[in-house]
Amino acid sequence: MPSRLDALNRWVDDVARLTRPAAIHWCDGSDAEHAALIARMEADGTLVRLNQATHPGSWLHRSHPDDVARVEHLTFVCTTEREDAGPNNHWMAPAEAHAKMDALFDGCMQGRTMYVIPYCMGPIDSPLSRCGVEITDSPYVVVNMRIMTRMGAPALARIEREDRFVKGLHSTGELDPARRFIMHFPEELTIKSYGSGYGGNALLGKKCHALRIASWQARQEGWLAEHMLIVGIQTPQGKTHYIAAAFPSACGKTNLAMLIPPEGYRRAGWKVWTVGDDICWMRPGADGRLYAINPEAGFFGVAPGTSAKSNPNALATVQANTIFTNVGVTADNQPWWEGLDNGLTPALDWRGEPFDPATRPAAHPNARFTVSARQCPSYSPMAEDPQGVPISAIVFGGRRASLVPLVFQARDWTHGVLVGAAMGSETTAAAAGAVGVLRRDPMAMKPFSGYHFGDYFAHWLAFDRAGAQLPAIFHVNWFRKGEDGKFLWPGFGENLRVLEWMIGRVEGLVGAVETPIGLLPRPQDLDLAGLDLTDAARAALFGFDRDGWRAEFDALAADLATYAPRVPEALLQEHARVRQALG
Ligand code: O2Y
Ligand code: MN
Repeated sequence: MPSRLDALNRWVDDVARLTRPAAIHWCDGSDAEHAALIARMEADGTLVRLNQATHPGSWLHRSHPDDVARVEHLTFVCTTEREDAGPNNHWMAPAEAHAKMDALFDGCMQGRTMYVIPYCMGPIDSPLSRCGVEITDSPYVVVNMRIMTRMGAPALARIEREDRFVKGLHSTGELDPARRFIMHFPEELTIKSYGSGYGGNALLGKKCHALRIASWQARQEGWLAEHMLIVGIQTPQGKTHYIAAAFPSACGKTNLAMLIPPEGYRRAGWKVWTVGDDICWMRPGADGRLYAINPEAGFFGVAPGTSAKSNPNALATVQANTIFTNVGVTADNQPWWEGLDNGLTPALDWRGEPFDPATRPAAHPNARFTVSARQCPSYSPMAEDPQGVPISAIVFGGRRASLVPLVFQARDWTHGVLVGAAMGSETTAAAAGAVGVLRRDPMAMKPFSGYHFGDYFAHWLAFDRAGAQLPAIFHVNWFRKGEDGKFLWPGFGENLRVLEWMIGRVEGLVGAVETPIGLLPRPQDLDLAGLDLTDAARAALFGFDRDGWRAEFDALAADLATYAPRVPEALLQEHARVRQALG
């Protein structure tokens, strides 16, 4: 009798014929399976046992030194028509890409076990969730996917019910950077990744499925797959507003998602609830509002800089059952990274060599922790709600040392889409390449949109239709610097002051002044009590530099033109409106 898993079984057989593994293991996600994988990886050195007294259930993985970050120049979107991938993606024709990848995969799993991982992105019973199956020869990927997704038997049962899943094929290969590719085939809901065992290159549920492939699916099905954290802000009146915020990689999404209110706010009754720290899937509900889920079940967060001061919730989350990748270790095998500030010193660096600050930092700047979201003290019970959470505000932001004020609000949805399209940020260590260079990163999706940005902007604009109750849109910049090169805004928990203003705007309770770039708070519209801001800092954080913005909008026109002729007319008109208002 035909089974709804026939397509999956056939694909697994085809992959096994190509890759020729010594064994095939279907992952059920059980504790016994997990224990066996960990034991095997400890035995062959893939995982190093950390201090079980201080960090129970935690392990260290050291990746190949050439394999420490996403590789955007080797990441392709392979659509039939080149134009559909857009200038924002590297493109290869599907037939050529399949041939190239299949040649790499030919016999690559000989002598190794091939793992079949059924997984669900999002709560297992949510209509917003989507399933996938990753085939990999890496047990490290299996144990990470078990943390980051709902993996194993329940996901397989859903796949059997739905008869639809994203196919992801991965092999660590020989870890030769010259033979490393991450190919996406959105029209076939397929991913092929070869030659990297690291993070987003290998955990295919994350960036490959939940952003690149999902953004394509979302456009077809009328929803949004975004590079956004989701945080719930509970006011002293007991109402919780959910905010989705897009920041480019390593701009503090995890910190904002786990924010701890300043003392005064805590006493007044403010609470912060973490729903997600990296990816947000949103779709209109029956009441016209956007409802969001976090498709992930865990955090793959940046370790360096995480401390009791910057993110106490993250630090508490990683005290147990955590896989650390590329951190240093102390003499008694505790994980250690720059900025941890716990009074300990590293003995070995991330490459396992004696720590010498003159040679390299203890932790790689892109060192990571993988940990279940359920361990986070601020984890929201609503994160498991199949219907998702209603979004009150969308926030865009970037790392901008100059020009861009602390916060402003878009006039309406179309203006908000332009604000998102105009996002720019100074680059960080999360991706391979130069650090500190300003690059335009619309909606923080430059590395992750699975299709042409012109079509993506049009898709965003299409949500503004009859009956829609869309979120307010804001832009923030926590990274404005003074003339001395120091940050002007204290950031971290103090960012709640800015979120409070946004909630006040959503509820119609606080003021703002109109400027050509949007609605800006006056310093008196925010609670700045107890902050030591100089007059110059206030002027920069709440000011509007007309000449600077003129230049910014002229540069933006040139950047939008790179997506012609697919940039929607409404977006160009919005740009022209703001540019004209700037004089
Ligand atoms: O995925 C990686 O390999 C590292 S980059 C990353 C990891 C977690 C969340 N976001 C990112 C990112 O680059 O946006
Ligand atoms: Mn990210």
